[in-house]
Amino acid sequence: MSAAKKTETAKKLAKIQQDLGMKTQDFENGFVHYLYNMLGRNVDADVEYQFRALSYTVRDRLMGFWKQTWNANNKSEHKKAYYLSMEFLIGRSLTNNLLNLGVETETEKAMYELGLSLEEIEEAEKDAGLGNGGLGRLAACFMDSCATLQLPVMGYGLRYEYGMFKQRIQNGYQIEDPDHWLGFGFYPWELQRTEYARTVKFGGMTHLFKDPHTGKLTTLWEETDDVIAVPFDVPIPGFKNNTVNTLRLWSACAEEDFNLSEFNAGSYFEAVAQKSEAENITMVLYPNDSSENGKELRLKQQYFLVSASLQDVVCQWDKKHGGNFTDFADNNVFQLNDTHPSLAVAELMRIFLDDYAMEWDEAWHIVSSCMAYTNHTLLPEALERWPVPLFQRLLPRPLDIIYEINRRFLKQVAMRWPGDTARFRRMSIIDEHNNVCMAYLAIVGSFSINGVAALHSQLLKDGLFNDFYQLWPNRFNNKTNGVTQRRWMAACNPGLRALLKEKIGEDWITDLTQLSKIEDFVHDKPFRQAWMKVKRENKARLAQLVKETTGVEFKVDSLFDVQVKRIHEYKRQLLNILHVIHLYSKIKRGDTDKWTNRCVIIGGKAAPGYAMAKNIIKLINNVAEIINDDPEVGDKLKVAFIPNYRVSAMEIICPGTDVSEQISTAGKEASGTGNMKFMMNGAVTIGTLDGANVEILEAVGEDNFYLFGLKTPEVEEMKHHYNPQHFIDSDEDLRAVMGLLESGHFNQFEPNIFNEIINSMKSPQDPWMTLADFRSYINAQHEIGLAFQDHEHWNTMSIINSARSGSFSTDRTMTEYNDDIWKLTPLDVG
Ligand code: 26W
Repeated sequence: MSAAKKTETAKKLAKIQQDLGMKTQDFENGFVHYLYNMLGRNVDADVEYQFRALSYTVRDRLMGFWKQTWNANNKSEHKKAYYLSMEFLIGRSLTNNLLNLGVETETEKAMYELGLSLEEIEEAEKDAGLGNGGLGRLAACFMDSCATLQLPVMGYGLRYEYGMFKQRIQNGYQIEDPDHWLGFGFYPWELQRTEYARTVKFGGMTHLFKDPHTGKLTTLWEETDDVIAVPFDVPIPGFKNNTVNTLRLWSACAEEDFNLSEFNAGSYFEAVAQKSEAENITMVLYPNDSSENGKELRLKQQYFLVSASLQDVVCQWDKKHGGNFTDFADNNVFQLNDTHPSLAVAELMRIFLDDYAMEWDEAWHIVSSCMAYTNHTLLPEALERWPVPLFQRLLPRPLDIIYEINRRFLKQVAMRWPGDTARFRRMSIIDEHNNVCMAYLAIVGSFSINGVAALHSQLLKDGLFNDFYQLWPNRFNNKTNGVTQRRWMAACNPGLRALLKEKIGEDWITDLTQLSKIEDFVHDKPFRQAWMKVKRENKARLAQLVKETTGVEFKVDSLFDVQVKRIHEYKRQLLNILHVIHLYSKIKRGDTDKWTNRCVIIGGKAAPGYAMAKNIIKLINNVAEIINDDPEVGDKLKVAFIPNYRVSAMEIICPGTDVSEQISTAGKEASGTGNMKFMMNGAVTIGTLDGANVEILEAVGEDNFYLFGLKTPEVEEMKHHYNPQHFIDSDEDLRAVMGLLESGHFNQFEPNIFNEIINSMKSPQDPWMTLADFRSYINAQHEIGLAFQDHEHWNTMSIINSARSGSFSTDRTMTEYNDDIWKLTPLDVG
């Protein structure tokens, strides 16, 4: 096709696209078209089919913008960023896409005209649970904000066949069920792009090869087991701005003619088995969010993501620039979401050295100018280290390169600190146990290293990465996390959205600092009443979810006290349960003066291999059962463990919450992002000085935040002489609580099942120091109970929390990443 003809055709196509229309009737037509013609169903079809038909109708309307954005991106010469992440916890997309396209009213009407309910259809969508928790959801919020800010950012991840497991509770215990979220292989939002498939190598061996023409030595990586990476693209629309960015998820596929030689040799079975081994790579998301388990398949996943993504970017560059990489680093930047993709440093070196015969120094200059690393945790057990022998077997060529990176790096260390062998040993990428330390590889290869909240970034410099901070102070920076207000307010809290619209318009949807305007209405009676009404309706909605999933009945007048997040000792769900037991024991003693009725919700998944966390779930459920069944307790206290906590559950939970529990041991939670979702929706936080709580407290002031517990330096100091028994002996309430636990009150027919939990709390080695914070936690909770009785005062705190949440938008976070690290120019696609 000639260039002129091409443009003409493109114009014609764009016209047809526009003609799709965004009116109610257009959505009706589109919906019926897909339901009848594509799916062969009637309007009374199962809601899953209705969802399919509607999502195709909506996707059609994203396509034109998607193509436009894609073309604008590829045409003009401008810098792009790539967010490399093993997790994107997307959740549902229909509601979000309708919001960002600005067509909610039209679609709702269209469905209504057909006698259907949009809400019901939206609820039929399965969550895309391709992540564990905070880190994965953050990546999804980032994608939304980048599209809204029109930043040319592409996400790269894995298309796991099975996402985060589904959690069921049986006899109080967590049971894991597989999450086959693709159902019968169908996810309406993705677009398979076989034409961009890449080959990823594993195993084999390396040897040197001398080019007969140039005499140059190159390394060949041969006799490899190759796996094909097939990309599936997911559209990421910005908010009403004609921009649709791309999230590219790789799926592993065996080579087309898999191992024909083995097949011919009669090893049919082995050949097929190898095929399934290749495809195993993207079969399942590892459900660990705090400790690495060193599984070979996980390392394969990491390399698969990194290799496919980098090849993708480099190939596209090569096509345009014919092997000239001079400007590559000025035009491309890779953000590494934790150490999981830190092999990118070695892989980009490999591509430059082996595929483009670049010299080491030139390649290293480019690589180390376009990688940036974000750390998301200080827990030492989460720091990834891979055994060298495993690396050698799976990735011999990248390992060669890591050795060479390390050799040159250590030379630098030796020059800076001559004779300091201890430091030399500490900083080596290969540690004394012959493991590759992925965090150090990321640090050495990156021009920017950031933490995710002010305190966390400071602790990285002072502690974990101090040696590296001394060497390269300018590489370290902070980027406090955020959440997208599109999903976490506009979409999930329609009542609040309507109220805000009336008072301050809708600018907050793209500029969250506008929320501060509602503080002008903090004394406005009708506004205050409306605010309270919205909260009440959201509490009713939450109570209904609790009733449906647990059978427990909540009264909406009670205080809704919520802790939802992964179950981990450092997050201290145990402290929460101690408080619950304390309240129960008070009720039983008749000590109920000035009582505030309270409904406690706890939810979250435990890593399947984390026995203590699983036992904590059992304890919560046993305590809940005893309390909920006790007529003497009645409405004074209710406890519910919400099963299968996930993105779509949080969309109902955060708008209906009064108190947000952010009670980790100080210095352990990198940031937290749930804390921000609650705050925006008008919950008051009870929290330690940890992660982003510090900044939330700063924003709302001490009068609107319930602060308790040891501070980070106090935790560190107390470590040396921690004596939990002392806290028990000197606190009558704690003694009563521990007494109930130890007497087996909550496990009368299951003797000793909570011994380990009890012992861990009573151990002087308890790193989480639960008992040390008991008293100040109980006191803060008591204050909350009293404050809640003053409805007007509570309402004021609720309004202020939301009003001052303006800086916790990922729009702010992304703007900072862009200003300080990426330096991209927003792309106006028209
Ligand atoms: C190797 C196993 C593994 C997997 C995931 C170790 C560690 C992780 C993540 C780093 C855990 C995680 O999700 N961290 C959370 O990241 C959020 C986003 O920055 C923070 O808000 C949370 O505080 C942090 O726990």
